[in-house]
Amino acid sequence: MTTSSKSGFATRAIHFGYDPQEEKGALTPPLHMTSTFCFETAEAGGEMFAGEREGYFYSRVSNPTLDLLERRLASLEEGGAALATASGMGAITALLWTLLKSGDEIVVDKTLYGCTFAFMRHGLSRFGVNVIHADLTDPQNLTEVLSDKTRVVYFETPANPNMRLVDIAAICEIAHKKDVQVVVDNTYATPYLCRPLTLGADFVVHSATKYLGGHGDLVAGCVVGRSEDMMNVRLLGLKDMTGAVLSPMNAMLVMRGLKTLALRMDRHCENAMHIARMLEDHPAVSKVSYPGLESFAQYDLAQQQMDKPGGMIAFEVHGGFEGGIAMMNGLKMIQRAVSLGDTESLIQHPASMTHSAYTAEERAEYLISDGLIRLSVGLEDVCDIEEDLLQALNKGMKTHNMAAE
Ligand code: 7XF
Repeated sequence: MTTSSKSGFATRAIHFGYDPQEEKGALTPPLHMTSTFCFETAEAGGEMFAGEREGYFYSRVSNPTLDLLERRLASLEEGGAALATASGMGAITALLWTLLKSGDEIVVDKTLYGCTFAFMRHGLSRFGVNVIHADLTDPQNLTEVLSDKTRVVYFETPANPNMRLVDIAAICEIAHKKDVQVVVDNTYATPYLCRPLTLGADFVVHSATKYLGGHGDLVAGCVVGRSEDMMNVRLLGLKDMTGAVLSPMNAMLVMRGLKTLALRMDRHCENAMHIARMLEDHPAVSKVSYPGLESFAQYDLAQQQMDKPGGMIAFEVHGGFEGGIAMMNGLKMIQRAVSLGDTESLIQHPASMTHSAYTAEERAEYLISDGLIRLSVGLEDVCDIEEDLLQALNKGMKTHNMAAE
C-alpha cells in the first residue's frame, strides 16, 4: 500500500488502495472488463454465493476495478465503504429503496434536483412512502414534521439549482434523536469542500457524472456510508432492486477524474468567485446566489460547513425569463447545456430544463424561480469566461430591457 488514511486528500485521490507492485508494476490499475469470474472448483463457486468465501463472482455485485474506485471514494468522503453506481439517480434509488418500505415517511428539503423530486413525488409515493417537503434551511422546521413513521431525512447542500444551504450537523442532531437516518447529496460540494459523514450524516450520495468524473464524458454515481449499511445497499438496492451497476470502463474514467479533483476544485472555486463578483456588480443582473459572496444569505453557514464556496452560481437578470433566455443565446464560448462540474463552463435554465419535472405551481412552492439561470463555472481562463458573459449581458441590456429599473 503506497498511502494510508492519514495521507492528504489529493494523495489519497491519486494513490489510495493501489500498489503497482501487486499488478506487475503497472502505474495505472488494470481495467477488469469482465462480466463474470471463473471458479477454481464448483464448491468454491457455491461457497461464494453462500457468502462463506471471499471473492468476485459477477460484476453486478462487485468487480475489482469498481472495488478500487469504491475504496477511494470511501476514503475521500471519510466513510466506511462506498458503492459505485451507473448514475446519480442509480445511487439515490438504490439507497432509498433499501432504507424505505411502504408506510414509511421521508422528509426532504424544499429544493431538489428535478429527477430526484420526480422520483420522490411520482416514484416513491406510488409504493406507499409518504414524502414530506420541509424548508430545512431552518433546522427547527424538521422538528415539526418528524413523526414515528419518519425513517429518512434527505437534502442537497448547496441545493440544485438555487444554492440554498442546509446545516448538516444541526439536522443530524435533531434527526438522530428520533433514530432517523440522514442522507446528503454532496454532488455540488464534492468531498474536497465538504464531508457530510464527518458532520454526522449517515449516507452521502453523488452524481459522479459531475465534478468527480469532471470531464463530461461519463454518467456515474455513488453512495458512501458505514460498511455494514453499505453491504445492505449493495445486496438489496443495487443487486436486486435497481441493477444500476457502473461499467468497469466508466469506473476507470471516474478514477482518472478523481486524481485531479483537488486541483480542479481549487480552480473552479477561484474562477467562480471572480465571476460571482463581476455578476453582482453588473447593472443587468438583479440577483446572484454564490456562497462565497458576503451578500449570500447563508454566508456564515458556508464558511462553517464548506472549505471553499464551489463552482456553481445561480443568478437572475433584469428582464426576467425573456432577458435570461436572450442572454444565454448571446453567449459565444460558454455552452448552453445541462450537467455541471465539467472543464467547460455550462449554462442552463432550470425551469425549462433540469427542473422541468416540476409543474409551474410546484416550482413556485419549491423556490425555483422562472428567471433563474444556473452557471457551472468551468476551467477556462477566467478572463475569457468573464468576457463572454459581459458581451452577452451588455448586448441584452441594449435589446431586452435588462437594465435595472
Ligand atoms: O443520474 P445523474 O448522474 O444525472 O445524477 C442525478 C443528480 C443527482 N443529484 C444532483 C444534485 C444532480 O445535480 C443530479 C444530476 N443533475 C444534472 C443537472 O442538474 O444538470 C442532470 C441533468 S438533467
